[in-house]
Amino acid sequence: MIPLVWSDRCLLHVPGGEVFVGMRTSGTEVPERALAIREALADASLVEAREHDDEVLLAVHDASLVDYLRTAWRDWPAGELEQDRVVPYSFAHRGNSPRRIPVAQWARAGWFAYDTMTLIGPGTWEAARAAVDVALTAVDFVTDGAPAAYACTRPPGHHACRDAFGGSCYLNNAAIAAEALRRSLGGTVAVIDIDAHHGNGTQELFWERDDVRTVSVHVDPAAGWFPHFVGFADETTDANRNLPLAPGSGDDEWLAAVREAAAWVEDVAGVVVALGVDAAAADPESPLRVTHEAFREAGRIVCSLGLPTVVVQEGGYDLGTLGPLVREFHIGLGE
Ligand code: SP5
Ligand code: ZN
Repeated sequence: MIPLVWSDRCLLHVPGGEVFVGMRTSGTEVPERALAIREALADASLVEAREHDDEVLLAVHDASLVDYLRTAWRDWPAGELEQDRVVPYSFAHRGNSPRRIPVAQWARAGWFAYDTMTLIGPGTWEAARAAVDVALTAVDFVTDGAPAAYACTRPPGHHACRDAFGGSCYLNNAAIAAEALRRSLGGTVAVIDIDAHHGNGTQELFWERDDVRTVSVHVDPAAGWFPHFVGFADETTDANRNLPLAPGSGDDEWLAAVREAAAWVEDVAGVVVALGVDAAAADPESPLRVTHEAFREAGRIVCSLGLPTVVVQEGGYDLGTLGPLVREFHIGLGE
């Protein structure tokens, strides 16, 4: 089992719900997720995340987003509002005349957030920043010579863009890991994203770059799935591929796409796997029907690349099966 990098601070973000189509529903991206994964990987060596400075974080994200996330809860006028979390109500839309960051705290959220599902509370910043340390510590292991390391990150990251957050993500842990890995190894690195949802943040962050290749296997947004606006098959560049799957797709379709993703990056210097396990059949957040066996096979496929590998945790929401699914991937990766 590869080393598992961990921080207790990742547990401090308690979403306290999600606002979905105007209704506050119970949160899905809960701290118990990380505990379930840790329990399933009890035989892995647990490594405490080391603190890293903001250098790579600020190479990936705009300082305005980082500053906002750091201060949003502190500045939330909790006494004047009944919401016990930061939640946007008005969004800056595309337009051709000037617009600016609003003054009212309850409006500022709509400059940086792109959905109403991704609330900010008392521990959100600390947990999101800790997840970056977890990811960067896993990169350190690999650049120090370990063949692979696993960053047990939460909140997840692959939906976070340069200056916007959403999709239960605040800071893009996998993208930050990729940038750090590229700086250490030199040459081109790749992000293989097998979370059930398109890695829109990662795609956008590296869209105009050829030194980080990005490929995502996910449920097709053209069939109505998050992130809705991005993730279609024709978003193709020399350094980006999307492999969308129809709702209901099972192991055969999913593994064929994972193989295609791996083959497309086989000549890079190192790889980051954005490991969501929400493509599993039991997961409530996606209509893909992938089995435990296929997650093990996905691990084997990545292993067969023979590249320095950093695995970064993304989604996966069925608390009963999520830990064992992550474990299956790691078993395959170690074979
Ligand atoms: C990292 C990751 O897997 N993010 C997933 C974001 C997808 N969220 C879309 C939510 C769509 C509606 N779900 C209903 C849940 C009601 N509580
Ligand atoms: Zn997902």
